[in-house]
This record gives sequence, C-alpha cells and structure tokens, in this order.
Amino acid sequence: MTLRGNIFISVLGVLFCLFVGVLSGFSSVPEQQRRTQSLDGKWSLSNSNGSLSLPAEVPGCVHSALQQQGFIQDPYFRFNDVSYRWIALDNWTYTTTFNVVAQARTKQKVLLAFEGVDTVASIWLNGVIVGNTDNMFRRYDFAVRHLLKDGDNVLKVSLLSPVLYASQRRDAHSAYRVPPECPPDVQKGECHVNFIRKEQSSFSWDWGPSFPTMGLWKGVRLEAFDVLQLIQVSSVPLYNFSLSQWRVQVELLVDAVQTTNGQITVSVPELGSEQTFRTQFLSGETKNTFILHINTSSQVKLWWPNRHGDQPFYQLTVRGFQDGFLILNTKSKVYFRTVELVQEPVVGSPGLSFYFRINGKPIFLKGSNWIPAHSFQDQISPAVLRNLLQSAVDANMNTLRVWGGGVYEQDLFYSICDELGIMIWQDFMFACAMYPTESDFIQTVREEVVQQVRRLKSHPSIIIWSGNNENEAALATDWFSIPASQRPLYVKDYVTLYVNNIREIVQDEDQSRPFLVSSPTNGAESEQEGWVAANPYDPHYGDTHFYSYIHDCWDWRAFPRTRFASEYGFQSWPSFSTLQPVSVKEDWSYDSNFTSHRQHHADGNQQMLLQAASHFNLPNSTDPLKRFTDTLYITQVMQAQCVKTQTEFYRRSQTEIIEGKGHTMGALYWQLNDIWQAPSWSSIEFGGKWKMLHYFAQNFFAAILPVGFEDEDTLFIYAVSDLSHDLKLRAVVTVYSWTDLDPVCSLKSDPLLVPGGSAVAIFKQPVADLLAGCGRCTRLTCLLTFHLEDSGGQQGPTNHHFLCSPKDAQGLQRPNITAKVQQDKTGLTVTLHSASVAAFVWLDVGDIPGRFSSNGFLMVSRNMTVSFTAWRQTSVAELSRSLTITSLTDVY
Ligand code: BMA
Repeated sequence: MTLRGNIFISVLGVLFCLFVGVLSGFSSVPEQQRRTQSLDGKWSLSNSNGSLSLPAEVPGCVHSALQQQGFIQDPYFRFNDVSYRWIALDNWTYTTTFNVVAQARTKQKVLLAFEGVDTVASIWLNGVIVGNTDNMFRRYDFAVRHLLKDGDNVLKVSLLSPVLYASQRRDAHSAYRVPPECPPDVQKGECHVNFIRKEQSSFSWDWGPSFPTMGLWKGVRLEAFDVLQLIQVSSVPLYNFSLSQWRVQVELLVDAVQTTNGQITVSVPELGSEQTFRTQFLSGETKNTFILHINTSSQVKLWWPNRHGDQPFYQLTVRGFQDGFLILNTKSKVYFRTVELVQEPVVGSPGLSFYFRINGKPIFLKGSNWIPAHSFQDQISPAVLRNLLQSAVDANMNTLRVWGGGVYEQDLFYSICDELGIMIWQDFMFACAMYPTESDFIQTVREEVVQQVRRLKSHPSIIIWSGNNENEAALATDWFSIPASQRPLYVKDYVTLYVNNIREIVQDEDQSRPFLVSSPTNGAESEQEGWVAANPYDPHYGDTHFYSYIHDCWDWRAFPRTRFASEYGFQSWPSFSTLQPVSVKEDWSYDSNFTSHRQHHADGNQQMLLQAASHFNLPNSTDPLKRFTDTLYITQVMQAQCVKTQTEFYRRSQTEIIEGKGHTMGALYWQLNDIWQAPSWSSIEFGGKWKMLHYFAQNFFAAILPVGFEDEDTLFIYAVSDLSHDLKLRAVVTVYSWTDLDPVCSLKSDPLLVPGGSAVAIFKQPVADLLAGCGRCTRLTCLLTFHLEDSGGQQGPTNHHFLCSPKDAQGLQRPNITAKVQQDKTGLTVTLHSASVAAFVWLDVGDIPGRFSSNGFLMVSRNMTVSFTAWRQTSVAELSRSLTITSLTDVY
C-alpha cells in the first residue's frame, strides 16, 4: 500500500496514517506544511490524429472512456473484442489542466506521482518532457517543482499503442526469438505480449478477450513538502522458533529533501511493546528498518486461515520526532502468523514433501486460482471484489492463487483476504512464455518487484511468492520447439530473470515467507537440477498442474497422485442469463458463430460435449433455445462432477503413500472467476453467479468430507478431516433405486478414529456383495448416498456415488419437480417437491443476483427446502417468476 497522497490514509484497509511534514520551532506541524493535490477526475483524451476527442475519467482507461462517452458499445457485446481492435493499435493522449496553490510551489520538493500508468508513455508538463514509463506494475514519480507556474499548468500523458510497442521491442531483439511470439489463432489476440510489462492476459488468453488496455489505471497526484515525506510503511512479524520470540520488522520508505536526523518510536501497545530508535533519513528515497521485539510472545494472538481459527490483528504505531517535534505518526494493522513450506524426505516415498505449515500446523490448502475480474480494471468495484472473495470463503476455500498472467491485485483485495482468512499464493506477473533479459527490461522488472513486495508484504494472507506461471514447465517440456543447441541460452535467461533477479530481490526484501521460482515446479529438486527440472510435473516433488480433456474424468486413476495440485480443471459454459446481455437471438445455439467466437481454447466446445457424453445423454430438444440452455446446463453438470471427482481424489490422498506417491496437501482448481461472459474453467460466472461447480465446491471443500470411490469393483469410503481434533466416525451408506424415493437398504461401518488433518479409509466392500446384501439392486438400477456420523449425529455433507453412468441408469424418470417460494423471518426459501429421484437438480433465477444455500443436488427425498441469499432487494413474486428448475432427465 502506498501512503503517499493523503493526510489521513487508510492502511491495510481500516486504520489511518498521519504524516506531518517537518518544521522546526513548532511542537506539532500544521497540515499545510505538506500539500497533496489529487489530479484524478475528468481529463481529456484524444487519439493520434485528433479525430476522436472526449472526456476521460482518471483512474481509467481508453476503452472505458470510449464506452462511457458513447463512442463504442459494450466491448463485451458479441464480437466487439475484434471490432474494437483498432483502439489499442492507435496512440492516445490524456491531458489535464490544473492550478497549483502558491504555497505548494514554495515547497522544497514537488513530485508528480503516478500510481499506475498503463503502460508505455511519455509525460509532459507545460510542454517539457518529465519522464517515460514502460511498466504498468510500477509507481512513478517525477520532480517537477521547476516546471510549475502560476495559473494553468498543462499535463499530458502520451500513450503508445502497447501492441505496436511490443512488436517494435520484438524487432529490436533480433538475435534470437522469444516465444511464443503470438497466441493461437483461436484466441484472436495480439502478439509479443512478453515484451511489455503489462497484464499478460490483456493480449488475449484461453479464457479471455484481447483488450490491450491503455490509460492511467491508478491515481495521479502532486506532492509538495519541505523536508521529508513518508511514502510507505510496512510491518512484517518474524518468529524465532528456537527462542519462541516474535519481533516486528518495520520499514519506512521515506523521501527526504536532505539528510535528516530523528528518533522513531515503534510500538504495539496491546502487547506492551515499545522501542525508540535514533535514525537518519538520507537524502532522496530511502528505506529505514526498525526491529521491535515483542516482550510477551506467548500472549500473541495468531492469524489463522479460514476455518482454522480467527484473524486477529494488533495496532502498530510509528511516531517520528526531530528535536522533540513530531514529524510522523502512523497507525497500521499488524497480524502475526508464521508460514513454512516443508520440503523434506517422506517415509516410503522417493522425492520430497511439499506442504505449508501455518503457525506450526500443517494445513491442506483448498481453493482455486484467481484471474483478473475484468478486462478494464477501473470497472472492478469494491463490492465485486468482496463478493467474489466472500464466495470463495462460502465455498469453504482457504486459499487463492493470484495467477501470473494477470495483475498484482489492488490493496483492497489483500485486505479482504487478511480479514477473511484467505491464504494467497502470489505469482509474479510472468506466464506461459519466455521473456527477454536486456538490461532495460531487467531494470524495470527489478523496480516492479521491489515496489510490489514492499507494498504487499504486510499482508498475512500472502503465504508465498512465486516467480512465474508455467515457464519452467514450458522450457523443460519444450512448448516452443527450441532447438537443443539454443536451449542453454533460454535456460540462462530463465535463471537470470527469476533466480538472479526476482528471487534475490524478494529474499532481500522479505524474510517472512517462502519463494518458489515457478509453478508447477519440483521446488528444491528443481534447484538441484539447475532451476529447470527434467520434469517439473513430477508428482514426487513440488506442485503440479494437470489437465486432460480426453480421459474420462470420473476415473480417478487418470489423475496424478501429486504432493500439491495447484491447477486442474474443466471448462463449462456460463448460464443463459449471463450470456443474454452480450448476445442476440441468432447466437443462441451451440454451433453459432458467437458460441465458437467466445471459445478461446481450441476444440473446447467439442471437448465439453465429449466429456459430458461419456456419462450423460446430450440435450436433444427440438426447441432450439431449450436445446441451447440445456447444453449450457449439461456442461456445468459435467464440469462440477469432474472437478468434484478430482478434488476428492486429492483430499483423500492426504495421508497415504501409494506406489511411492501421495501426501497430497493442496487442491487449487483452475479457476475461480471469469473476465467476461464466455466458456471457461471458472466456478463463478462473470457477474458473480455461481456455477454448479461452485455449489459442489461448498461440499467437496467441507471441513469433514466423506469420499466414495471404487477400486477394482470395491467401494471405499474415506473420511477426510481438516479439523484440529480427532473424531470417531462411521460411514452410513444408503442404497436407493433410481425408481423410488424410499431407500432400498442402509449399512453402517464400525466407528474408527479419524485424527484431525487426515484421510482415513473407514468403509470397504465389494460392490457385488453390497448389492447382493441389499436385495433387488443392480449397478444399473441403484445408486448410493453416504455420510459420516459420530455419537453427536451427522458430520459433514451427504455425498453420493453412482454405480453406472446416469445415461445408463434404469428407471430414472422425469421428476416433475414443483416449487414454492416463501419468505419468513430468516429470508427467502424455495421448497421443492419431487415425485421421484432427481439428479443434478438446478435452480436458476436468471439475472436476480444472489445464491442458493445448495444447488445442483441429488434429490432422494420428496421434499426439500433451500434458502436464497439475494444480493439486492427482491421479492417472493419476482423470485417465483424467474425460477426455473432443471434436472438431468429434463434435457432429453
Ligand atoms: C494453465 C493456466 C492458464 C490457463 C489454464 C487453462 O495453463 O496457467 O494459463 O488458462 O491452464 O488452460
């Protein structure tokens, strides 16, 4: 977080920071000694030949301005991503005119500060160039005192087309190519994004459009001061395990006009800890570090991940004095927690473990991967961010990986994660490519890394830094057909960028959390192999990414028994209500131009149907619209069931080693959210609507989970527990016939000890024996539900296991479900009545924002009530009108 710019500034979201400029002779310094003037608001914007000229909001971007002023339609509408390609091929200039109060101009130093420029720009003040930018992930400031004048001052930011710039940089790099050069045609994107320090997915991705943005995406300010100003404060608690002692490393980033002596007092009053330091702020921008020892380490309340404990914080105060006069005074939050990435030998297995210990406790990481929530960052509201993160927590996640092809997220994102207990695996922004290493590229990356680590390191939610997404794998498994003779050159560039520069800076700036060079990686083993392992997907080491669209996803044997699954997933389509606003009637069929246009993953639409067809009948309605919406539904059913199977496999592999593999300690599926309305791997649609997968995640990430699967025709049930205490659990299996809502029979296993943080097999029986014992059942006529219980009753959700593909099930009928919407004092509810067993029962209320307590479920009871949490005002009438109910047999 950058504190520059306000007198009262929010630090980590809630508390405030007060900076007071230095002035001798007064015991406290009047506010007017430091002047901050925001230059945010309405600027004017024009293209290179002046044919377009319009007002533009700062922070903002060219696309948003053009849309807001009615020059273009919604860029997400139909094929507009391609129609509006011209925008990023042009150069654009932002201009503003402002006056500066006389007192500001008399200050010793006046800085023009840009929190974020997207991306390649020259900056002109009153006709004089003050500097250039080339990196959207950096803050820039320029000394401008000598250029300011009375009356109107004119500030111009001239932005170069990022597409043309990237291509020029590629041409200038003639010695060897830096692949992939261009994205696959199906992505309809732009080339050479790896040559520009900008959101890599803005040139298109396999789930996103090409909108190479340009603009001032963060704030612009003038800062005027006489002696010094505080730019940033960070605090990182460090724990000495052998002494059982906490200390807090506090860093002040200060810009001093001249060398200044002073005293700094750092305290955490609630822990009775305070220390005063003599210090010297050297002239220019410097970092001063202070270590506060915490006296009462045993009393420190710790920050815990979601569902493992609370997220308490303390107030940290820093005050600065010069000759007895207060020169700075800040308050911020400090959270205490430790994180260790454990890579050590595993009994009975070659390789090394790979898991996280938080506050000394091994924790299974459950969650997903985060991508940018919008192509135009200025259109992401705080409410949208909070809703997405709350949805992650509501699905029992404890971790998100901020993926390296997007952006370092805004401060609020991390503050919400701190508050909700979401652990963040933070990539640096490099993805799926080789990168150049010329000195100016390295220099701008170095500055980016320093700034981002300093901005973010106070957040307890961030538990690991990771150098890039999939670039070790790309090199190791030769994605880009690099001739063997040239490979050393690329390995050298890889090590230069991620190891010798990024890793070195991160380790220097932050000793409180681990650093990994890539994901996937073999971690310590990759290091042994010169940082690029022969096979970075080796399940015996580190993390893996695994995708297979050809294998039957119901067969767990297809999945690697990895130490840590940081990416895996399947695509689905969003619901009709999400697609409708960006499409027209002729688009609403699975083979329309629109449907193939929005699909950026080669063969993706076919892969979804093929995967679905292995277990479900595909929709065959003669009504084209119904056939389309049924197809959207069936892709969601397929995705939910596939990711469920894979996640359950990872969770049940937590404790075992089988054939030398196992001890899986993380499952982060690809991907949480969407950037636009299109098919993707996400579990939440653009706009926030939960797909069926997200409802399934609530269950498959539950703290206590029964997992059922077959091995060689024997049914196993595992009890998986994320709790800290032991339980004595038994499995209860209920057999139903597809034709009947009354159970055929029920079985109970003996109670077994399930230690906290483990997965234990508690039920095992050949399917043939189970069915024979149950009487009138075959694999085709019956299905199973099961749950766990102890003396206190059911623990965790009820799960199910199909004994055949639903398409082969005998007796599955149309359930003719009826629904009644009601409102009581707890809120809105929907009570369903079904005439028969119904699978994947899906309630949809169109574009009414909100979520059900449960959805996509198996209905083996006549009546069932779910609640609806609305995200805006709604009514029984509106909900009843909008509600549709679909189950598996309704689509054929
Ligand atoms: C991985 C990710 C993304 C991609 C996803 C789905 O490669 O890191 O690059 O979107 O798979 O293909």
